[in-house]
Amino acid sequence: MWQCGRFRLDYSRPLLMGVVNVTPDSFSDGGRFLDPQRAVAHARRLIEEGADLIDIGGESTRPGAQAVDAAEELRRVLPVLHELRDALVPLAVDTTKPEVMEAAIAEGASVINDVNALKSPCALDIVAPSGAGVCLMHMRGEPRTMQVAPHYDDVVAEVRDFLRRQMDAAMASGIGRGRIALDPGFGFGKTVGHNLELLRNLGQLAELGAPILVGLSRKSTLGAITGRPATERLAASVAAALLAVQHGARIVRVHDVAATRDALAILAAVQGNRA
Ligand code: HH2
Repeated sequence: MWQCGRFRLDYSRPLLMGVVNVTPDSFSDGGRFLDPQRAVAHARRLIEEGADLIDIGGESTRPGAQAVDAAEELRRVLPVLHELRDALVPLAVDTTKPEVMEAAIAEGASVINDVNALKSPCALDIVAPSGAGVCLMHMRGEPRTMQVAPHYDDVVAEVRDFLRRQMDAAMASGIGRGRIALDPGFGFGKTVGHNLELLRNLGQLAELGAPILVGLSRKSTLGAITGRPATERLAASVAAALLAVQHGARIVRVHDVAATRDALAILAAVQGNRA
């Protein structure tokens, strides 16, 4: 079970995290859900389609994105959280800022999804007593510059060691192991080759003893392979989610919940499990 506030998510079957970006500039859905009512309607639709949790983001982390301050991020995210407070699935907030984490948890967020793995000063202290679930993600560098010639000697070992260290730091601060999910951070300071190497070796990350969360949906690696723009990467995204699960991911972060759910139902049937 992944413990996320008042929720317990059973990841013995793969879980779907539906993405709602309340931003003007996210790489695939920027501007579509900046209006809080639209964001809320989209989240409700993803829940109907079978999302097991919703990830709400108020700052784009795409390569080259401009940073926004905490006040602006809160202005985007809090009204959406407020409207969805009675949702039957946990709400995650995708943020690196301790001020945003604190306010989001007070407004009912059950998961903190931090692409910076709770490395900001005070982030651990704020999240630890809350009971919220956390997703600790690996990123090399920072979004503005991370895709400038990323280099690793052994990408799988380096990502694994980083995730182990951050998991240990989280546990030392009082975040129980059952609250932690880990994410290799596809596209965050990685080339296409690095991403593929990580995807093939997710099993090595799963050995760390926490569920692995994977976000490949619509990402540029899929564009590099298929030659398609972000708006035309549905088939590639579904294939990537399926492969991630086959390689050991337990939570897939996706924009297209309905299609991914169907694909996972076929996988479950082939494996002899119920969807
Ligand atoms: N990817 C994005 C944002 N947040 N969080 C986790 N844990 N893992 C990911 O792979 C991940 C993430 C980037 O995708 P998206 O939200 O669609 O775009 P943007 O950052 O431009 O808003």
